[in-house]
Amino acid sequence: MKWETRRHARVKTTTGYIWLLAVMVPNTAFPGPTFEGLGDLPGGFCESEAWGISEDGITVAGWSWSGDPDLGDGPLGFEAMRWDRDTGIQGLGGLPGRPDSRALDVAASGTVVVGWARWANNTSESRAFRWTDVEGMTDLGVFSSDVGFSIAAAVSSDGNTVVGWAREGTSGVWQAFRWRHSTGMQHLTGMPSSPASVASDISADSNVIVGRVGNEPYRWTEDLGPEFLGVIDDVFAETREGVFVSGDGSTIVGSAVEAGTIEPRIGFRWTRAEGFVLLPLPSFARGVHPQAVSYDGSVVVGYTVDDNEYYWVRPFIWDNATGIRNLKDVLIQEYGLCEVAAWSLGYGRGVSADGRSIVGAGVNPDGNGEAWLARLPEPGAAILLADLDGDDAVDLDDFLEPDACLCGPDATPQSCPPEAFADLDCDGDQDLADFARFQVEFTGGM
Ligand SMILES: [Ca+2]
Ligand SMILES: [Ca+2]
Ligand SMILES: [Ca+2]
Repeated sequence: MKWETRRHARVKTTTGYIWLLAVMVPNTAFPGPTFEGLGDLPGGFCESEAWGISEDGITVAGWSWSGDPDLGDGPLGFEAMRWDRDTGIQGLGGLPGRPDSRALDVAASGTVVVGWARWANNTSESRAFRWTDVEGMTDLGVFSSDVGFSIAAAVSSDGNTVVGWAREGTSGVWQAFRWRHSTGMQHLTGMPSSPASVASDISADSNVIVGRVGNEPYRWTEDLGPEFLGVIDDVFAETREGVFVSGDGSTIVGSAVEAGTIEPRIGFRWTRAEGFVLLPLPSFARGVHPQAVSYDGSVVVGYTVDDNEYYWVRPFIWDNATGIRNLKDVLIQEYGLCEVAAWSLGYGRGVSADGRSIVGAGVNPDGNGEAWLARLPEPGAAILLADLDGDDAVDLDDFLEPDACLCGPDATPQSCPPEAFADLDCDGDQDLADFARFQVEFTGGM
């Protein structure tokens, strides 16, 4: 028998069913599927957001409210956070004089986090920070002077190279930067001084940096300098947002719009072999915003903006076989994670190297904004929602008390024991739709 974690597993005995709280083992760190909210820092509003996840899927970075906002003089009370399973959500503090902070990315070891910090009433003086578990939070400065604005957007796998953008002095043009221990903050060699540029992501080995110059994506390497990737599409020609790179440096993703517009917004994916390929707009969306890509470029995550309701956003997951799918539908319909049904998942923001751990920020069942983490099973893993007794077969042992529990659409079963309630599509009832899933998965026998 192949063991794995099953949240709903139980075994049948002569006297009833015993729930198995944790049936474990094997070789994968995160068997999945699982979904969890990541909590909130004490103090201030009850709200958190996740923006980045380490390549190994262990550590999450983002921010949470930890202080009451001072709407007169500031600060506003938000604080960069780091999360892992062992420590839970942990505040990272702020910079001296800039207590409001937000984290955007985390290195592979989980011990280096980057983002920005500011003082509420001096927003032009936001500063890129690099936090380590040894040194705490350090101000990365602004090129050569101590006046200006900077944001750290991404960090290499080893934590030693940081990229972002900065504006020197009190005016001027945004410029992409690379920061390293040995050099401090530097311009990317070969980049034009105008128009404005940003560096929004970096490959795992730090050799490939991506971003945009004006509205054009670029790919920068130490040897070649910037490679400007040109017009994205005849119609959707420009990008206005960050672009993101796979860990291996091969694949770049972002969003494209027609010149001079902001919508509709189409996702794109670039590789050396194929150039730009647009990600088709799903029927329910008018905007696709890719935000992260797995190590080999095979999985893209981000969020869509709905066609009908303004600013109604949903996380998506893309792969070449299935195209863009609503992540909430995947979690419920394919993996049976019924607890997701009461969430509004909102924004997908980050993905692990293997494409299976995804983070974002939405609204939890209590109505509070909360960071979340979804873990998907290995590709091809058999997910049998109707296998209620966890024996890797869907047979008549899983067809429980149909008289009491099969009660028709929208009716909640009242007289059947909870463990016999097989709501396989997570809509609160046990009806013929659930029975249809049972039939599909039926393997026969007893
Ligand atoms: Ca709080
Ligand atoms: Ca079974
Ligand atoms: Ca149902």
